[in-house]
Amino acid sequence: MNPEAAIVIVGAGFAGLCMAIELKQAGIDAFTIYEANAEVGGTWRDNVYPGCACDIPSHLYSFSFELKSNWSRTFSPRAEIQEYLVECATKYDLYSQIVFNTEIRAARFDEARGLWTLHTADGEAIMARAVVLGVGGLSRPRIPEFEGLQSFGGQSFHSARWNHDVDLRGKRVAVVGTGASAIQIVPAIADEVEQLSVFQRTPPWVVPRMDRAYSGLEKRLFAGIPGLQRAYRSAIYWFQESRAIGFLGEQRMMDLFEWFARRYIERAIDDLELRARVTPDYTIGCKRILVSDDYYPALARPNVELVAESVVRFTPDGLVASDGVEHALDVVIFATGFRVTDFLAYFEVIGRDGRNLNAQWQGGAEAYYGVAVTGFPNLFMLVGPNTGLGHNSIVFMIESQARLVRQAIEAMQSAGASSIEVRPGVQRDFNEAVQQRSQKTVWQSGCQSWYLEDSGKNTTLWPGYTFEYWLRTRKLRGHDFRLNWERDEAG
Ligand code: N01
Repeated sequence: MNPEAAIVIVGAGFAGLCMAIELKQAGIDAFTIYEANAEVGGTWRDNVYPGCACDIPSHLYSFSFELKSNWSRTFSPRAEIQEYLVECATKYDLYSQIVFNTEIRAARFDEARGLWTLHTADGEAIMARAVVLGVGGLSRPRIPEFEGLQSFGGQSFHSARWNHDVDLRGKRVAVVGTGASAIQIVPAIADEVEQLSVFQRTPPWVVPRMDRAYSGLEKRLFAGIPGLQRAYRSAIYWFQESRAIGFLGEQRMMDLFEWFARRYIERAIDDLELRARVTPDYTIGCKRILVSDDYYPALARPNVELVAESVVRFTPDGLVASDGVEHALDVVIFATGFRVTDFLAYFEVIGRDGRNLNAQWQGGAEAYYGVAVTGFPNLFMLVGPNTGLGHNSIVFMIESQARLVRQAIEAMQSAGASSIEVRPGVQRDFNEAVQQRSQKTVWQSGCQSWYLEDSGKNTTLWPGYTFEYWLRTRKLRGHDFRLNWERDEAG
């Protein structure tokens, strides 16, 4: 038991680290981060697949308070982002406050004492006044339950659990899925494998990434000219943000995006049949728009085949696609995404009156600006429901959320209260507005995506501009919350 831990942060990825720095900068030092793995970094530590890089420009995909002038490329490779996070944790002296290799599995609120008890996978109990979950939406790989998968005699693994012991050279390899991960993996492994079959259920819209290395001069200018880097970052932010005009309902802008993406297909692919196979039949932006300079060229290679069929079942020698053709394979890579919409399904959270967060979220997750849920005092989330983005940097949202959570904790502390909790009516009104606004967005224009519940409800994305989110969360609205004065008899 760790009686010192007044605040427990779960997870040491971008979100958990940001929360810790926010608290520290405000003079709140009584926190401990629990991290299931042996290093910080979250998704950037886990996704070690070949070609992994960020699809948001690095000068924006970083903390606003910790700019880095020497990013190597416009879209940084994974290792550089991971290094950046390690540097941040070191600079802000967080390592001494992180307990590694400790997975938190459950959290239970003790009303009488106004305290949370967290349970680790090893059966340890940890007391906390407040809990901040920074567990990320993209941390739990999803491999569909394909018939016969157990019988497959080759090797298989998920993109986020890359098996470096498997040598792909000279092998017949399948990549299942054509999402953001797959389109980075395919070009990265195409020249080393003998045969690569890419199984596409739904084609993604892809636009050029226009990635390039920064020159030495640019890096020196960023480092040397005051304000230049910040101005550059702002320009990237507003460029990204301007796209939201289309995503939020301006059809003419989406038509322009689509025209641009169709032109790119024509320029990148000569084979008319392949062009037809990669061209989506749904509105651009409904699923995440992917950025790549090398995916289409990789598909045109002689040893790469784009199979525009679903996977029906596996056999000992390979898999059978929906057209009945059997593909003989040595290795299968599942780039089939993550369990996103079931949020904390793997994590038991019991709040006031014994209410179970997962049960409460059966009809779709809901929170207040993604950070707090009524009935769960002093429990906060980062990148919670309806705070994901389809168009801009999630780090921007994380910073806004960490600021809001810090203010909620401060409000509780300065009032001498034992907990703070969002009012039920406020949460309900907020979610009604979110769902109403979602109706007009491109994400609800009729495709199937991980952004939506099976019912079609948007529980993942913020259906607005990110500057609106920033403005509305910049200052805690005290009347949206209720303070409680349960007493901690144990001290
Ligand atoms: O996963 P996805 P991802 N049979 O869910 C297919 C972030 N990210 O790992 O479209 C056959 O997007 C599925 O097909 P369909 C980013 O936020 C960021 O690629 O459902 N196929 C789809 O093609 C991203 O959005 C970066 O028909 C099946 C694919 O698998 C998120 O991570 C890089 C199937 C899954 O695509 C997830 O991306 C990488 C089945 N049964 C990822 N089930 C950056 O650069 C699913 N599929 C920052």
